[in-house]
Amino acid sequence: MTIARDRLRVAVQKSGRLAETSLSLLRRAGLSFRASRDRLFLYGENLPIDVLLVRDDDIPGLLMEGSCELGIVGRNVLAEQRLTALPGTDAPAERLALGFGGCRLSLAVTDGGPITVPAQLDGLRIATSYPGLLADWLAVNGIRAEIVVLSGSVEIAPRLGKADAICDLVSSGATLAANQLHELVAILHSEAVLAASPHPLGSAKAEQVERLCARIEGAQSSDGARLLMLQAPRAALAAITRLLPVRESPSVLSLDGLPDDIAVQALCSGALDWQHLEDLKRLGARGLMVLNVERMLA
Ligand code: PRT
Ligand code: ZN
Repeated sequence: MTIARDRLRVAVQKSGRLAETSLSLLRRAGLSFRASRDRLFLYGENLPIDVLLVRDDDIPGLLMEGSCELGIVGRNVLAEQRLTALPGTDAPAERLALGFGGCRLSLAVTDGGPITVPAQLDGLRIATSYPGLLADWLAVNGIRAEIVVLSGSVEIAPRLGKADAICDLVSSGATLAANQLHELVAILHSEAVLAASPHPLGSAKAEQVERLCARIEGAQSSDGARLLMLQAPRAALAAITRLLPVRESPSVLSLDGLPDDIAVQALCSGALDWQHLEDLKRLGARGLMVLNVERMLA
């Protein structure tokens, strides 16, 4: 892929667990799009950033060949690709963790069966769609097991007699429970990540990447962020700060003509409910105001 492209291209899952949240994150980062007729391409209307809608498994390859500069994909897919890529090929790198699509790649065994610790898997068969990650974990833990590679329905392998254990993604655990399996150990904690192509970028595209990353981080930090404003006696500051779910040190300002009082602005995450405000008031705070944070840029 050597055709020069001025515009940045981001690969996103077309449909599936990550599809909707990935696009909504890009929209919250200020991008707006127009869909192509076949709905496989979203043309960026306000920035030179386009989106390619693909299967999640294709994203690492698109980054490696340079057809896309960025991609939103599960860490599990990215890490597996890195471990199974041909030696000498540069793998895409994880640039930002995105905080959604959380799951874990876990070893699981049959309920009530003889296996209670991973070491007992030595010499047994483990079914998985993640042979690279599993082989790596087994090697690190000194366990010699046979890996049975399956592309889907891994959870029924023990019942079909194809394997003695499985290594599969788990989120709620309901699928394991429905198949009379339980987790032994999680070998990878995963979530959606922003992955970057290993190919060097020209300065204009590199700048677009930095800009998009800063905006995504800003969109993530403003999620659930509240700005709390209040006035209080200076002596109450330490007690007030202890009560706040603050993200960073609050700004403290002096008040004209009131040397013993201060104004406080604090960026908070999590709930700031009536109880919180009443507790602060009891410490001497007044003029309390909680504002939603629309946008943040570090
Ligand atoms: O069509 P395409 O190839 O793009 O999609 P896909 O079917 O391969 O992927 P998809 O949409 O199922 O998952 C995309 C990504 O979501 C995965 O690569 C993970 O990073 C992430 N993710 C988060 C999960 C889960 N949670 C998850 N629970 N991916 C799969 N599962 C499956 C798991 O394999 C098992 O079958 O859900 C089942 C278990 O779920 P629980 O809730 O019963 O434990
Ligand atoms: Zn897939």
